[in-house]
Amino acid sequence: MVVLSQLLLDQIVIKTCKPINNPTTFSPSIIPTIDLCNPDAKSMVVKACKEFGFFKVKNHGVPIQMMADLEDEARKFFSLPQINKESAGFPNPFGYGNKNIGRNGDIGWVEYLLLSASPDFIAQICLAIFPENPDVFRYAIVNYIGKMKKMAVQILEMIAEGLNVGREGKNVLSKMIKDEKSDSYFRLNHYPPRPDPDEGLLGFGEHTDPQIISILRSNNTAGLQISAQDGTWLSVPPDDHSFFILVGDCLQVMTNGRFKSVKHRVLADNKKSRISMIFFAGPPLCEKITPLSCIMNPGEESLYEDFTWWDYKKSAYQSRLSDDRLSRFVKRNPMP
Ligand code: GA4
Repeated sequence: MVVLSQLLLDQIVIKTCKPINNPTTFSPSIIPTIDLCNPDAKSMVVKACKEFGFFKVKNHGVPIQMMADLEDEARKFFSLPQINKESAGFPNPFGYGNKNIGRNGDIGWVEYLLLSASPDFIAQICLAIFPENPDVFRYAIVNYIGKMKKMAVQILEMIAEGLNVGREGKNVLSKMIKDEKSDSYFRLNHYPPRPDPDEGLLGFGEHTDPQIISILRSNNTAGLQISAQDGTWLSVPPDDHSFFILVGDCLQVMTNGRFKSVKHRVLADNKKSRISMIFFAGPPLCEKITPLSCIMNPGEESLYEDFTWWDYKKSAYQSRLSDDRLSRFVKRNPMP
């Protein structure tokens, strides 16, 4: 008979319990929650971006009904027969995907519709999915994206002001989203209840978002977790009336590392289905992703090599979800 020492047993228990089954739950009061109408919102946003790369916004002015309508339309889409969902095309990068995420073997307990945020593109795809009646889905998506774009602009202007860029600098970040060539994405995710809780398959594996910021809204089903700076996974209680803002890799570079893009993941529930909708606010493809000169201290060097959003995307599509996509752009030998 093999007798395991207590030390070995503890190690096994720790290994199997960590991290999927035993995340620390965020007490709702710990989540940085920002009322967008609060006069101190700018400094609160900057503080949250530095400490967590993540925060929740309330008093955002987006009608709750508009959020609920899109959720209903998303549910209708995901309840279509498989063949109709597939008429959106397989993700390349846009289209309908099921379990497979990206091109390099990542899988999750999720199906999704990934779209470019351009209204023309959305019109085409809605027509392919609902040839008889494309407009209900199209309006729900296009109107919602319109609000997300406005919110992204508002938050990026708050960030710029909170970083003390001066009056003229207020739109240094937001102009990349207002630009008609802004490469922004929109994603609807459906996480059906996970059949076997022990299968261990994550809904969506850990990753950082590549863009500037992401705005996420979900139905009232738990699952989102963020990684705190000490590496602990924190469960984020759902709130279908609020939005969650995530700092992306581009904003990490643009702030020369003052903000860190937040690692996050989603666990699928084993009873309730989860629907989330995410707007990824991205710059134009030709945009140089460099630290904002107006926030650099005298003598401060960029931590990153020069690259464009297109350079980043080319390499991102060769990466796995959990890879550190910025590492290949970090300067190896900064000036002494
Ligand atoms: C993560 C954030 C967004 O969902 C996304 C994802 C994209 C995809 O699903 O096609 C990527 C992933 C995301 C980063 C690395 C690559 C590309 C899957 C993947 C393995 C739409 C995005 O922009 O980057």
